[in-house]
Amino acid sequence: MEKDIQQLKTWIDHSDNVVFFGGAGVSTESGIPDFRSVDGLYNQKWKYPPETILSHSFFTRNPEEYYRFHREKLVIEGVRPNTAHLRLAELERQGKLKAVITQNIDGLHQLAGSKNVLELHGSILRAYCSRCGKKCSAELMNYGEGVPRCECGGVIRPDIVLYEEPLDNDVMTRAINYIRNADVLIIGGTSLNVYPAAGFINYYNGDKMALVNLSSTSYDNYADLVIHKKIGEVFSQI
Ligand code: CNA
Repeated sequence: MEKDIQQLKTWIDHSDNVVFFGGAGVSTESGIPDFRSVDGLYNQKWKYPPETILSHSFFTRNPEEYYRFHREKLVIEGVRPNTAHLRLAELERQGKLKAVITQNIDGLHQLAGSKNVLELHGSILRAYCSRCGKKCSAELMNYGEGVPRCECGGVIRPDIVLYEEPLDNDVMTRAINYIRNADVLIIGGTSLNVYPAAGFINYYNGDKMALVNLSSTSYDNYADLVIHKKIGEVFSQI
């Protein structure tokens, strides 16, 4: 085993207070494209950039186009958790991992068996009416055609945080508390470009911050351990 992975393994072996903070790169090995890799959504041809389509104002103005993108790019049938998701769930069962804090909206951590998952940006597996607020079928939203509507006539929307929208206060506070009190903080599969989420890692007080990401990030100099490898491959060795 390589030295850097061995170091991370030792930290985890000796801790019962590991917290994981992750992003889209955790799910690329499951077949879901991220935003910023070369084959990520930002580099695919689309009429508008993903940040625009995934914004509150765009959703309100142009729900047809939003849903075309949503069903083609965000909903990927048959995806399964990969080694990183599965290993994190196992660490939680062993009492070592306290929380998974994710920017992902794909529900794969829960599918892998993780219980304490803090979804900073919500989930496409939940939907509600943007007019009356009632919970609605995510099935219809994800696999139906056209703009899904509630019985009240309102447009059904995913329970995700769109650009221009605030994060849920309770989820945010809990995430910050887990990070603040963590012994080992593993940050994985995130470019750390999306705020306020990325800024939460600044609350970490310890000296065992591991950054596992394919490409370099602006936090590489700040972390105690940096591993530029695929996260599934790294987790298969710990
Ligand atoms: P991002 O900005 O696309 O960054 C992803 C990072 O992961 C990049 O730096 C990659 O180098 C890295 N990466 C890709 N594959 C791997 C791998 N196998 N192992 C290790 N690193 C890898 O995505 P962020 O999460 O930082 O940005 C936050 C956005 C992306 C959130 O709002 C998400 O909702 C949104 N998003 C989520 C999903 C999902 O739910 N699966 C997919 C695409 C985008």
